[in-house]
Amino acid sequence: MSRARVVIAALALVAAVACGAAAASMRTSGRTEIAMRGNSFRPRRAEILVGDTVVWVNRDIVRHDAVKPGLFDSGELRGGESFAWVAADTGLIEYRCTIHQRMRGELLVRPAK
Ligand SMILES: [Cu+2]
Repeated sequence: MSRARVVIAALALVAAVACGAAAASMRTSGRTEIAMRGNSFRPRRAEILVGDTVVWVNRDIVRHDAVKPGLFDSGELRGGESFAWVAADTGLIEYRCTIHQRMRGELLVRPAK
């Protein structure tokens, strides 16, 4: 192999690795914010991808939490506090605020592309 070919092959490899890294960072940057406002989750239903981060932010004065037993439990969040969780699996997740019986939300987790 000539020197020029070796260089081109090396550049192609670097480009391929760089593209893979870029794709990976784009996937990990998925972030969905869910506000706790007016004693409800907004949006009430969110569609996300595996690997995405969901961030609940309490925009109320009263305390809230976001709980799905076995998956996540934010603990009590005061106004302005937030809780982050990363979706590891696909499926429909119905979660709730344990402080307010009617405060419920859904996450539909789809496979990452
Ligand atoms: Cu609540």
